[in-house]
Amino acid sequence: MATTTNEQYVGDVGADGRVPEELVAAYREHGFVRVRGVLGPGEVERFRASAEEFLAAHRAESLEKQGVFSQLVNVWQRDRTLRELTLHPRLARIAEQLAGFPLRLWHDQMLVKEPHNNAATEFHQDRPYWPHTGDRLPLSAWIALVDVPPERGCMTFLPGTQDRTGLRPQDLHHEEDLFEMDPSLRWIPRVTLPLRAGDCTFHSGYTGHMALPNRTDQARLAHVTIYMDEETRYDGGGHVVTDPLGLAAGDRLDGDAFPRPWA
Ligand code: AKG
Repeated sequence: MATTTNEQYVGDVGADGRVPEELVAAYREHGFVRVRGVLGPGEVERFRASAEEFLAAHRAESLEKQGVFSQLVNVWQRDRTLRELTLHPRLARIAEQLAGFPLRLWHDQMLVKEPHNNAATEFHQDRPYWPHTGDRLPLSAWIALVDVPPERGCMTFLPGTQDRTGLRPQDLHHEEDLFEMDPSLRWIPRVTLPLRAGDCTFHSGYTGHMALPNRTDQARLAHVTIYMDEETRYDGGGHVVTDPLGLAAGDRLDGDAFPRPWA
């Protein structure tokens, strides 16, 4: 009897910094993968300490106020150590290998589920929130800075949903929103991927996903680096990252705010 395990979605980085071609194929087919050990233990320790310090100083600035997570955006512009994490060349090269084309930074975010937040991040897609046009499939690297088993709030994905490109933004506070929009998604088998500290999931901007509540005594510290097609243009819509930049619709999203230093 044929069996399926989560192993088809999981792989390691080689000494050359590349992931196996089967994992690239899995990403292209399913819209997400887990890569083990992207950060070494020393890196995890250093980035975790900086993330904790940054969070303690800036928690009150969280964009999300309903207890799902503390959400701090573009920390790379404000903290030297976290900048190294956001612009980490090992992460970016894996992201470009998975995407299959050149990427630049869209933005980063620190997403912390506080101990016993007891609130899920409900199913949604990312790309409908973004004021992008003329782009190929973007993707996010979600980096675990602590062990993230399901009970601490790891993510669950809807395989193959990266082709659902026509939906409006979904409310990540509303459990039913995505499924009311497209009832067929409810019946797709869901894949939950626990991460060890230093592991990373990559998911495309259209892959439906959620994150479980944190029911543990320890904060779930995740750092998310979000990449977009190097050729992405601004569509004129509102977004916290682009609002201060004085862009006109059709402008290319490039320059200092959207770097690609790994190129
Ligand atoms: C994302 O990285 O796109 C997420 O939705 C993460 C949700 C979470 O970490 O709670």
